Amino acid sequence: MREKTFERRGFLEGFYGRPWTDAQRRDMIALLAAKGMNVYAYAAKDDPYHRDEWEKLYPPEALAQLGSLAAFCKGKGVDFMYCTAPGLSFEYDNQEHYRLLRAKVEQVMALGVTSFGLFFDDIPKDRQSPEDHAKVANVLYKAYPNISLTVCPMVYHGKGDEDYIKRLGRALPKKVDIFWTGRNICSQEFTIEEAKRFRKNTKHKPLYWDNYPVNDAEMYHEMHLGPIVNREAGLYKHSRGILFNAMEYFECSKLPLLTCADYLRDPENYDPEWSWTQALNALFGQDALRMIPLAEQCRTSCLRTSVGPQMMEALESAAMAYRAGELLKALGLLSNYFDRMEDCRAFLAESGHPMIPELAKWVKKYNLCCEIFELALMQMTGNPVREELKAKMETYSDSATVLTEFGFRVFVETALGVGA
Ligand code: LTM
Repeated sequence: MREKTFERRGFLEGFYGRPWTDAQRRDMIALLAAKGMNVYAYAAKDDPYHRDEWEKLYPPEALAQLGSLAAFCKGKGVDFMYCTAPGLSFEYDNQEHYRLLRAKVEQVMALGVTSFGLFFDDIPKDRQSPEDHAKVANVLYKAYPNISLTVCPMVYHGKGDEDYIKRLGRALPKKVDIFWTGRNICSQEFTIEEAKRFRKNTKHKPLYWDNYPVNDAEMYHEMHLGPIVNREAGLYKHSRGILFNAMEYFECSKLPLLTCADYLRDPENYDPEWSWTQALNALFGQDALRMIPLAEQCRTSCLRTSVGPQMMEALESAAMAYRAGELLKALGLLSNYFDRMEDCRAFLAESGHPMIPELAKWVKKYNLCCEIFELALMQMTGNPVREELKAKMETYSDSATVLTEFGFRVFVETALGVGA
Protein backbone atom coordinates (compact mmCIF):
# COMPACT_ATOMS: atom_id res chain seq x y z
CA MET A 1 0.00 0.00 0.00
CA ARG A 2 1.21 3.49 -0.87
CA GLU A 3 2.30 5.51 2.12
CA LYS A 4 0.14 8.52 2.87
CA THR A 5 2.94 10.96 2.26
CA PHE A 6 4.73 12.78 -0.53
CA GLU A 7 7.38 10.94 -2.50
CA ARG A 8 9.67 13.98 -2.82
CA ARG A 9 9.88 15.87 0.49
CA GLY A 10 12.43 18.58 0.72
CA PHE A 11 13.75 22.08 0.56
CA LEU A 12 15.58 24.31 -1.86
CA GLU A 13 18.35 26.75 -1.31
CA GLY A 14 16.91 28.73 -4.18
CA PHE A 15 16.68 32.30 -2.89
CA TYR A 16 18.30 35.51 -4.11
CA GLY A 17 20.85 36.63 -1.53
CA ARG A 18 23.98 35.40 0.20
CA PRO A 19 24.22 31.61 -0.16
CA TRP A 20 24.45 29.59 3.05
CA THR A 21 27.82 28.34 4.23
CA ASP A 22 28.78 24.69 3.97
CA ALA A 23 28.35 24.27 7.74
CA GLN A 24 24.88 25.81 7.60
CA ARG A 25 23.83 23.50 4.78
CA ARG A 26 24.91 20.44 6.74
CA ASP A 27 23.16 21.69 9.86
CA MET A 28 19.87 22.19 7.98
CA ILE A 29 20.09 18.94 6.04
CA ALA A 30 20.69 16.98 9.26
CA LEU A 31 17.83 18.76 11.06
CA LEU A 32 15.29 18.19 8.30
CA ALA A 33 16.42 14.69 7.32
CA ALA A 34 15.73 13.68 10.91
CA LYS A 35 12.18 14.97 10.33
CA GLY A 36 11.68 12.92 7.18
CA MET A 37 12.75 15.22 4.37
CA ASN A 38 14.52 13.41 1.54
CA VAL A 39 15.57 16.07 -0.99
CA TYR A 40 17.90 19.07 -0.79
CA ALA A 41 18.07 21.14 -3.98
CA TYR A 42 21.20 23.21 -4.38
CA ALA A 43 20.15 26.24 -6.42
CA ALA A 44 21.75 29.26 -4.73
CA LYS A 45 20.87 32.08 -7.12
CA ASP A 46 23.94 34.07 -6.11
CA ASP A 47 26.41 31.23 -6.64
CA PRO A 48 27.85 32.42 -10.00
CA TYR A 49 28.52 28.84 -11.09
CA HIS A 50 24.83 28.04 -10.70
CA ARG A 51 23.40 30.83 -12.84
CA ASP A 52 25.32 33.90 -14.05
CA GLU A 53 28.36 31.87 -15.11
CA TRP A 54 26.70 28.49 -15.52
CA GLU A 55 29.12 27.62 -18.31
CA LYS A 56 32.16 27.72 -16.00
CA LEU A 57 33.36 24.57 -14.29
CA TYR A 58 33.80 24.67 -10.52
CA PRO A 59 37.38 25.25 -9.37
CA PRO A 60 38.88 22.32 -7.40
CA GLU A 61 38.21 23.62 -3.88
CA ALA A 62 34.56 24.51 -4.48
CA LEU A 63 34.08 21.24 -6.33
CA ALA A 64 35.51 19.24 -3.45
CA GLN A 65 33.14 21.04 -1.06
CA LEU A 66 30.17 20.24 -3.28
CA GLY A 67 31.23 16.59 -3.45
CA SER A 68 31.58 16.35 0.27
CA LEU A 69 28.13 17.94 0.73
CA ALA A 70 26.62 15.46 -1.72
CA ALA A 71 28.19 12.60 0.25
CA PHE A 72 26.85 14.11 3.48
CA CYS A 73 23.34 14.14 1.98
CA LYS A 74 23.67 10.52 0.93
CA GLY A 75 24.65 9.57 4.46
CA LYS A 76 21.45 11.21 5.71
CA GLY A 77 19.21 9.53 3.13
CA VAL A 78 18.73 12.84 1.30
CA ASP A 79 18.82 13.18 -2.47
CA PHE A 80 21.22 15.98 -3.39
CA MET A 81 19.75 17.76 -6.42
CA TYR A 82 22.30 19.91 -8.20
CA CYS A 83 20.59 22.65 -10.18
CA THR A 84 22.02 24.61 -13.06
CA ALA A 85 20.35 27.70 -14.50
CA PRO A 86 21.71 28.44 -17.97
CA GLY A 87 18.66 30.38 -19.18
CA LEU A 88 20.11 33.91 -18.92
CA SER A 89 22.60 33.38 -21.73
CA PHE A 90 22.02 29.97 -23.30
CA GLU A 91 21.87 30.02 -27.12
CA TYR A 92 19.64 27.19 -28.26
CA ASP A 93 21.31 26.75 -31.65
CA ASN A 94 24.83 27.01 -30.35
CA GLN A 95 26.43 23.56 -30.13
CA GLU A 96 29.23 24.94 -27.96
CA HIS A 97 26.65 25.85 -25.30
CA TYR A 98 25.35 22.28 -25.26
CA ARG A 99 28.92 21.03 -24.90
CA LEU A 100 29.55 23.40 -21.99
CA LEU A 101 26.35 22.35 -20.26
CA ARG A 102 27.20 18.67 -20.64
CA ALA A 103 30.69 19.34 -19.26
CA LYS A 104 29.14 21.02 -16.22
CA VAL A 105 26.71 18.17 -15.60
CA GLU A 106 29.51 15.63 -16.03
CA GLN A 107 31.70 17.52 -13.58
CA VAL A 108 29.00 17.24 -10.92
CA MET A 109 28.05 13.67 -11.91
CA ALA A 110 31.64 12.66 -11.24
CA LEU A 111 30.93 13.53 -7.60
CA GLY A 112 28.35 10.76 -7.51
CA VAL A 113 25.38 13.11 -8.00
CA THR A 114 22.49 11.59 -9.96
CA SER A 115 19.77 14.20 -9.46
CA PHE A 116 19.76 17.42 -11.50
CA GLY A 117 17.64 20.52 -11.93
CA LEU A 118 17.61 22.54 -15.16
CA PHE A 119 16.27 26.03 -14.54
CA PHE A 120 14.71 28.60 -16.86
CA ASP A 121 13.12 30.80 -14.19
CA ASP A 122 13.42 34.59 -14.12
CA ILE A 123 14.93 35.02 -17.58
CA PRO A 124 14.04 37.48 -20.38
CA LYS A 125 11.03 36.05 -22.16
CA ASP A 126 12.01 37.17 -25.64
CA ARG A 127 13.39 34.71 -28.17
CA GLN A 128 12.73 31.72 -25.90
CA SER A 129 10.18 29.01 -26.42
CA PRO A 130 9.03 25.92 -24.54
CA GLU A 131 10.48 23.87 -27.39
CA ASP A 132 13.91 25.47 -26.78
CA HIS A 133 13.74 24.54 -23.12
CA ALA A 134 12.48 21.03 -23.84
CA LYS A 135 15.29 20.60 -26.36
CA VAL A 136 17.96 21.28 -23.72
CA ALA A 137 16.25 18.93 -21.26
CA ASN A 138 15.97 16.21 -23.90
CA VAL A 139 19.65 16.53 -24.80
CA LEU A 140 20.58 15.97 -21.14
CA TYR A 141 18.03 13.23 -20.67
CA LYS A 142 19.27 11.32 -23.72
CA ALA A 143 22.93 11.78 -22.82
CA TYR A 144 22.41 10.68 -19.21
CA PRO A 145 19.34 8.42 -19.07
CA ASN A 146 20.10 7.33 -15.51
CA ILE A 147 19.88 10.75 -13.92
CA SER A 148 16.73 12.14 -12.38
CA LEU A 149 15.96 15.46 -14.05
CA THR A 150 13.65 18.30 -12.99
CA VAL A 151 12.97 21.31 -15.21
CA CYS A 152 12.05 24.66 -13.72
CA PRO A 153 10.05 26.27 -16.53
CA MET A 154 10.14 29.91 -17.60
CA VAL A 155 6.41 30.11 -16.81
CA TYR A 156 6.39 28.46 -13.40
CA HIS A 157 3.15 29.69 -11.88
CA GLY A 158 -0.42 30.26 -12.97
CA LYS A 159 -3.49 28.21 -13.70
CA GLY A 160 -1.51 25.35 -15.22
CA ASP A 161 -3.19 25.60 -18.60
CA GLU A 162 -0.97 28.31 -20.10
CA ASP A 163 0.24 27.70 -23.64
CA TYR A 164 3.92 27.64 -22.62
CA ILE A 165 3.54 25.08 -19.85
CA LYS A 166 1.27 22.86 -21.93
CA ARG A 167 3.76 22.76 -24.79
CA LEU A 168 6.73 22.27 -22.49
CA GLY A 169 5.07 19.45 -20.57
CA ARG A 170 4.09 17.62 -23.74
CA ALA A 171 7.61 17.94 -25.18
CA LEU A 172 9.31 16.48 -22.10
CA PRO A 173 9.76 12.76 -21.41
CA LYS A 174 7.34 11.43 -18.78
CA LYS A 175 10.17 10.77 -16.33
CA VAL A 176 11.30 14.40 -16.28
CA ASP A 177 9.72 16.36 -13.44
CA ILE A 178 8.46 19.94 -13.73
CA PHE A 179 8.64 22.49 -10.92
CA TRP A 180 5.52 24.57 -10.32
CA THR A 181 5.02 27.29 -7.70
CA GLY A 182 1.22 27.15 -7.85
CA ARG A 183 -1.23 29.86 -8.76
CA ASN A 184 1.27 32.63 -7.92
CA ILE A 185 5.00 32.99 -7.44
CA CYS A 186 4.27 32.82 -3.72
CA SER A 187 0.99 30.96 -3.43
CA GLN A 188 -1.46 31.29 -0.59
CA GLU A 189 -2.74 27.77 -1.23
CA PHE A 190 -2.08 24.60 -3.21
CA THR A 191 -5.18 22.66 -4.20
CA ILE A 192 -5.85 19.23 -5.64
CA GLU A 193 -8.03 20.78 -8.32
CA GLU A 194 -5.12 22.92 -9.53
CA ALA A 195 -2.72 19.95 -9.43
CA LYS A 196 -5.16 17.95 -11.55
CA ARG A 197 -5.47 20.78 -14.07
CA PHE A 198 -1.68 20.99 -14.30
CA ARG A 199 -1.44 17.26 -14.94
CA LYS A 200 -4.23 17.25 -17.51
CA ASN A 201 -2.54 20.00 -19.50
CA THR A 202 1.12 19.06 -19.15
CA LYS A 203 0.85 15.27 -18.78
CA HIS A 204 3.04 15.53 -15.68
CA LYS A 205 2.19 15.66 -12.01
CA PRO A 206 3.65 18.91 -10.60
CA LEU A 207 6.69 18.85 -8.38
CA TYR A 208 5.88 21.86 -6.26
CA TRP A 209 8.47 24.54 -5.68
CA ASP A 210 6.83 26.20 -2.71
CA ASN A 211 7.96 29.78 -2.28
CA TYR A 212 7.53 29.65 1.48
CA PRO A 213 9.27 30.64 3.72
CA VAL A 214 11.55 32.52 1.28
CA ASN A 215 11.51 36.29 1.88
CA ASP A 216 13.85 37.69 -0.76
CA ALA A 217 13.23 40.46 -3.32
CA GLU A 218 10.00 42.39 -2.63
CA MET A 219 9.46 40.48 0.64
CA TYR A 220 12.60 41.94 2.16
CA HIS A 221 10.72 43.63 5.01
CA GLU A 222 8.77 40.56 6.06
CA MET A 223 9.96 37.75 8.30
CA HIS A 224 8.27 34.44 7.57
CA LEU A 225 8.29 32.50 10.81
CA GLY A 226 4.75 31.11 10.72
CA PRO A 227 3.76 27.50 10.07
CA ILE A 228 2.99 26.26 6.56
CA VAL A 229 -0.76 26.24 5.89
CA ASN A 230 -3.28 25.73 3.09
CA ARG A 231 -1.55 22.91 1.24
CA GLU A 232 -4.36 20.41 0.77
CA ALA A 233 -4.07 17.21 2.79
CA GLY A 234 -4.53 14.87 -0.19
CA LEU A 235 -2.08 16.68 -2.46
CA TYR A 236 0.47 13.89 -2.10
CA LYS A 237 -1.70 11.75 -4.39
CA HIS A 238 -1.67 14.36 -7.14
CA SER A 239 1.89 15.68 -7.13
CA ARG A 240 5.43 14.36 -7.20
CA GLY A 241 6.17 16.21 -4.00
CA ILE A 242 7.02 19.62 -2.57
CA LEU A 243 10.32 21.40 -2.09
CA PHE A 244 10.12 24.50 0.12
CA ASN A 245 12.32 27.45 -0.79
CA ALA A 246 14.20 28.61 2.32
CA MET A 247 15.08 32.12 3.47
CA GLU A 248 18.55 33.58 3.30
CA TYR A 249 18.07 33.92 7.08
CA PHE A 250 19.36 30.48 7.86
CA GLU A 251 18.53 30.17 11.57
CA CYS A 252 15.09 31.68 11.13
CA SER A 253 14.32 29.28 8.28
CA LYS A 254 14.47 26.38 10.71
CA LEU A 255 11.22 27.33 12.43
CA PRO A 256 8.91 27.35 9.38
CA LEU A 257 10.80 24.51 7.68
CA LEU A 258 10.25 22.23 10.66
CA THR A 259 6.51 22.72 10.18
CA CYS A 260 6.91 22.02 6.44
CA ALA A 261 8.62 18.75 7.35
CA ASP A 262 5.68 17.83 9.60
CA TYR A 263 3.21 18.55 6.81
CA LEU A 264 5.20 16.56 4.24
CA ARG A 265 5.60 13.56 6.52
CA ASP A 266 1.95 13.28 7.48
CA PRO A 267 -0.17 15.69 5.45
CA GLU A 268 -3.48 14.14 6.48
CA ASN A 269 -2.91 14.74 10.19
CA TYR A 270 -0.94 17.96 10.00
CA ASP A 271 -1.94 20.59 12.57
CA PRO A 272 -0.14 23.89 11.85
CA GLU A 273 -0.38 25.44 15.31
CA TRP A 274 0.64 22.24 17.09
CA SER A 275 3.53 21.82 14.70
CA TRP A 276 4.58 25.45 15.23
CA THR A 277 4.62 25.04 18.99
CA GLN A 278 6.64 21.84 18.66
CA ALA A 279 9.13 23.61 16.39
CA LEU A 280 9.48 26.52 18.83
CA ASN A 281 10.05 24.06 21.66
CA ALA A 282 12.65 22.21 19.62
CA LEU A 283 14.54 25.41 18.83
CA PHE A 284 14.12 27.38 22.08
CA GLY A 285 13.58 24.69 24.72
CA GLN A 286 12.31 26.16 27.98
CA ASP A 287 12.56 29.68 26.54
CA ALA A 288 9.96 29.02 23.83
CA LEU A 289 7.20 30.82 25.77
CA ARG A 290 9.36 33.92 26.18
CA MET A 291 10.04 34.02 22.44
CA ILE A 292 6.42 33.67 21.35
CA PRO A 293 5.36 37.35 21.57
CA LEU A 294 7.94 38.35 18.93
CA ALA A 295 7.74 35.12 16.91
CA GLU A 296 3.98 35.60 16.57
CA GLN A 297 4.47 39.07 15.13
CA CYS A 298 6.70 37.59 12.42
CA ARG A 299 4.03 35.56 10.67
CA THR A 300 3.20 37.94 7.83
CA SER A 301 3.46 36.24 4.44
CA CYS A 302 1.62 35.18 1.30
CA LEU A 303 0.00 32.48 3.45
CA ARG A 304 -2.02 35.10 5.34
CA THR A 305 -1.84 33.24 8.63
CA SER A 306 -2.93 35.24 11.67
CA VAL A 307 -0.21 37.64 12.75
CA GLY A 308 0.26 38.18 16.50
CA PRO A 309 -2.89 36.28 17.53
CA GLN A 310 -2.18 36.75 21.24
CA MET A 311 -1.55 40.48 20.89
CA MET A 312 -4.73 40.81 18.83
CA GLU A 313 -6.70 38.81 21.38
CA ALA A 314 -5.47 41.09 24.19
CA LEU A 315 -6.21 44.26 22.20
CA GLU A 316 -9.65 43.10 21.09
CA SER A 317 -10.73 41.93 24.57
CA ALA A 318 -9.49 45.21 26.05
CA ALA A 319 -11.35 47.21 23.39
CA MET A 320 -14.57 45.33 24.19
CA ALA A 321 -14.19 45.98 27.91
CA TYR A 322 -13.34 49.65 27.24
CA ARG A 323 -16.41 50.11 25.04
CA ALA A 324 -18.53 48.51 27.78
CA GLY A 325 -17.23 51.13 30.22
CA GLU A 326 -15.07 48.62 32.12
CA LEU A 327 -11.92 50.69 32.12
CA LEU A 328 -10.14 48.78 34.89
CA LYS A 329 -10.74 45.47 33.19
CA ALA A 330 -9.45 46.89 29.90
CA LEU A 331 -6.30 48.22 31.55
CA GLY A 332 -5.75 44.91 33.33
CA LEU A 333 -5.88 42.98 30.06
CA LEU A 334 -3.49 45.41 28.39
CA SER A 335 -1.04 45.41 31.31
CA ASN A 336 -0.99 41.62 31.42
CA TYR A 337 -0.10 41.46 27.76
CA PHE A 338 2.44 44.24 28.16
CA ASP A 339 4.20 42.19 30.87
CA ARG A 340 4.62 39.38 28.35
CA MET A 341 6.02 41.83 25.80
CA GLU A 342 8.49 43.15 28.33
CA ASP A 343 9.56 39.65 29.27
CA CYS A 344 10.09 38.83 25.60
CA ARG A 345 12.08 42.03 25.18
CA ALA A 346 14.31 41.10 28.13
CA PHE A 347 14.77 37.63 26.64
CA LEU A 348 15.78 39.09 23.29
CA ALA A 349 18.37 41.31 25.00
CA GLU A 350 19.93 38.63 27.18
CA SER A 351 19.60 35.45 25.11
CA GLY A 352 22.44 34.36 22.89
CA HIS A 353 20.11 32.37 20.64
CA PRO A 354 21.48 32.35 17.06
CA MET A 355 18.13 33.36 15.57
CA ILE A 356 18.15 36.73 17.33
CA PRO A 357 20.94 38.48 15.37
CA GLU A 358 19.12 37.53 12.14
CA LEU A 359 15.99 39.15 13.55
CA ALA A 360 17.80 42.44 14.31
CA LYS A 361 15.46 44.60 12.17
CA TRP A 362 12.37 43.06 13.74
CA VAL A 363 13.80 43.18 17.27
CA LYS A 364 14.56 46.88 16.83
CA LYS A 365 11.00 47.57 15.76
CA TYR A 366 9.66 45.33 18.51
CA ASN A 367 11.52 47.40 21.12
CA LEU A 368 9.84 50.51 19.74
CA CYS A 369 6.51 48.68 19.75
CA CYS A 370 6.99 47.96 23.48
CA GLU A 371 7.82 51.61 24.19
CA ILE A 372 4.71 52.72 22.32
CA PHE A 373 2.56 50.17 24.13
CA GLU A 374 3.80 51.48 27.47
CA LEU A 375 3.19 55.11 26.51
CA ALA A 376 -0.32 54.24 25.31
CA LEU A 377 -1.01 52.62 28.69
CA MET A 378 0.27 55.73 30.46
CA GLN A 379 -1.90 57.97 28.32
CA MET A 380 -4.93 55.82 29.14
CA THR A 381 -4.25 55.99 32.87
CA GLY A 382 -4.17 59.75 33.05
CA ASN A 383 -0.45 60.41 32.52
CA PRO A 384 -0.43 62.69 29.49
CA VAL A 385 2.36 61.63 27.09
CA ARG A 386 0.50 62.43 23.89
CA GLU A 387 3.32 64.25 22.07
CA GLU A 388 5.91 61.58 22.86
CA LEU A 389 3.48 58.83 21.87
CA LYS A 390 2.66 60.59 18.60
CA ALA A 391 6.34 61.06 17.76
CA LYS A 392 7.23 57.43 18.47
CA MET A 393 4.27 56.21 16.47
CA GLU A 394 5.42 58.33 13.55
CA THR A 395 8.89 56.75 13.70
CA TYR A 396 7.22 53.35 13.97
CA SER A 397 5.07 53.98 10.89
CA ASP A 398 8.05 55.22 8.89
CA SER A 399 9.85 51.92 9.33
CA ALA A 400 9.09 49.53 6.47
CA THR A 401 9.79 46.44 8.59
CA VAL A 402 6.53 44.52 8.93
CA LEU A 403 5.60 43.69 12.53
CA THR A 404 2.04 44.43 13.61
CA GLU A 405 -1.45 44.40 12.16
CA PHE A 406 -3.92 47.26 11.91
CA GLY A 407 -5.30 46.48 15.40
CA PHE A 408 -2.14 47.86 17.00
CA ARG A 409 -2.58 51.20 15.24
CA VAL A 410 -6.23 51.32 16.32
CA PHE A 411 -5.13 50.76 19.92
CA VAL A 412 -2.59 53.60 19.78
CA GLU A 413 -5.10 55.94 18.16
CA THR A 414 -7.63 55.11 20.85
CA ALA A 415 -5.04 55.95 23.51
CA LEU A 416 -4.18 59.21 21.75
CA GLY A 417 -7.86 60.11 21.90
CA VAL A 418 -8.07 59.65 25.68
CA GLY A 419 -8.34 62.98 27.48
CA ALA A 420 -8.11 64.93 24.20
O1 LTM B 1 10.31 30.86 -7.78
C1 LTM B 1 11.12 30.65 -8.65
C2 LTM B 1 10.94 29.48 -9.54
N1 LTM B 1 12.19 31.42 -8.87
C3 LTM B 1 12.53 32.60 -8.05
C4 LTM B 1 13.10 32.19 -6.70
O2 LTM B 1 14.45 31.94 -6.87
C5 LTM B 1 12.87 33.28 -5.65
O3 LTM B 1 13.46 32.95 -4.44
C6 LTM B 1 11.37 33.42 -5.51
C7 LTM B 1 10.92 34.35 -4.41
O4 LTM B 1 11.27 35.68 -4.69
N2 LTM B 1 10.85 33.88 -6.76
C8 LTM B 1 11.33 33.49 -7.94
O5 LTM B 1 10.82 33.90 -8.94
